[in-house]
Amino acid sequence: MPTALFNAGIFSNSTLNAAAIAAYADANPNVAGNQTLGTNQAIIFGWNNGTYLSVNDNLAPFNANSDLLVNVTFSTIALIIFYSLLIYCSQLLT
Ligand SMILES: [Ca+2]
Repeated sequence: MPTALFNAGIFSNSTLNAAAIAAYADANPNVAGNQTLGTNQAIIFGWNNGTYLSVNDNLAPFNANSDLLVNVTFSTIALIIFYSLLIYCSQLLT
């Protein structure tokens, strides 16, 4: 289970893989500098008008073959419910 969840913002990279790598490199755009996504942490980011959820495995860099990456693009209401559930689940882990 992820130990933390970050919203990395929206990326305009040419590929989803490149966007995921960029999101992993700076998981928290609200803090100056780069906050690399840690192992076993989760991230939400936007790319190409979609919203994606990725969960890092126990190796820090993004690897499309081993890290979870799912398209979670829903309606706004569904996203609010989804985010609320993720926050609730992450609080259960602490
Ligand atoms: Ca990884």
